Amino acid sequence: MVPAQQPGGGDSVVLERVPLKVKPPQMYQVVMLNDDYTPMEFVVVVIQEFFGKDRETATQIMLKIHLDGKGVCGVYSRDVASTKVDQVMDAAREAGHPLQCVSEPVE
Ligand code: TYC
Repeated sequence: MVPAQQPGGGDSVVLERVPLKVKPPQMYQVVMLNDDYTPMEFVVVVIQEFFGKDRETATQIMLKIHLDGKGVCGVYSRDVASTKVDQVMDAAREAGHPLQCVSEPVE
């Protein structure tokens, strides 16, 4: 920064106040999709294990997916949502189930 020339010969530095431009980060919902083959019990356990839900909540989410075709298991920052999707897909693949899960921006 260039010091301003003062009439009295002194230097001064002028600091401008700049409005903050920070926005809250985009959040992502992890959406699980229904299929005809993955056992309900497997879905309930996956929701408990990877989304930190108790058994009752996990069962309600699973039934919503079963009836509506899809359902939100949780909302996270982009990297965390992406990790959850990977964890669910890996567990499903290892168990031989076709369970699908995606993350999508909220709103
Ligand atoms: N529709 C499956 C069944 O009847 C259960 C199921 C629920 C599968 C949720 C996937 O994301 C899912 N066995």
